[in-house]
Amino acid sequence: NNLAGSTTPKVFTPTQQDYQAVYNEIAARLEEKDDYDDGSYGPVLVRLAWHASGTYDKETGTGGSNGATMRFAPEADHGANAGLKAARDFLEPVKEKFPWISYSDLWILAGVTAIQEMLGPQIPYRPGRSDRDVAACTPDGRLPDASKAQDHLRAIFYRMGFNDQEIVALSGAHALGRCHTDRSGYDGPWTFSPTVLTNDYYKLLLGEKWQWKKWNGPKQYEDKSTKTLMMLPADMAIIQDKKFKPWVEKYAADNDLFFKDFAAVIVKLFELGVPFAEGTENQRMVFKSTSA
Ligand code: ZEM
Repeated sequence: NNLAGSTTPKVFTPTQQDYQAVYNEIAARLEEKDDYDDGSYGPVLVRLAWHASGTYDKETGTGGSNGATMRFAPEADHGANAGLKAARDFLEPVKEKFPWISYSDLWILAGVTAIQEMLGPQIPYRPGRSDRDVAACTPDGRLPDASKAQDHLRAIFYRMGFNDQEIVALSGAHALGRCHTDRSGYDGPWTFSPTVLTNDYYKLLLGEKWQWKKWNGPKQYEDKSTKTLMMLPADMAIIQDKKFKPWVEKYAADNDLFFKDFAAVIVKLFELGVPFAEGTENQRMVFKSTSA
């Protein structure tokens, strides 16, 4: 019913194909920019998506990935977010190419892309986040402190609405990436293949002998045999706790189970606090990976 003189504004409604195009662009940049860190921006993109989401507080409904408030100084400068500018800058040209996507949807889509491109499981995705202003920044202290143990992990992750099994499944993300002395102060990777998602984090936690690293930095563990891998006190807590440890054993023994539970808990993490339209929980998109 196209009446002459009607001034209906053109609204661009992106389809799954449009989001797949953004996925493909991020994947291409990951492939191209292989001179960063261990050869990939993948891990730091996963960390950006996690820190955008992990500020959620279920009591007040504040925080979470809706808003992309880490663009603004108070939140960008929180100690936990040190180094994530590299991830935000990596995505800037993607935002310029696809200006219709919000930063908050883009950061989460980048996390999904990075996990899949690093050979992890498919992560179903729902768009619907909108960018908010500086007033929506969350207070400092909502993300976990690596120097602390199980009581702290439970306080932080229960606040987001996760249970013990989910805390252990989420921790498997530390198969990816590394610690940087100029960011967190800690040093080194958790696994020998930090740009491929595997259940090696759990296998190494259980299989290696861990000792305190002797150095001037913050207290962290090193593996006794090669002294090239690390664990944070918060990582070691999940094998020191009798409710967490059985999940570490299950995931160490069964990579398929880890992938299944990891995908489910990542979907939940990435959607915390997002006001999606009703009915969309059955309409998540699954993207084709480059290698598939
Ligand atoms: Zn991390 N994480 N994290 N994490 N994390 C670091 C790096 C990465 C904790 C933590 O203190 C740290 C989750 C949970 C927890 C990733 C993903 C996820 C670093 C090193 C620290 C200190 C930062 C640096 O120096 O660059 C603690 C205490 C956690 C509580 C359980 C969850 C959940 C994650 C995703 C689902 C990733 C991918 C990295 C690697 C980043 C990189 O740049 O290589």
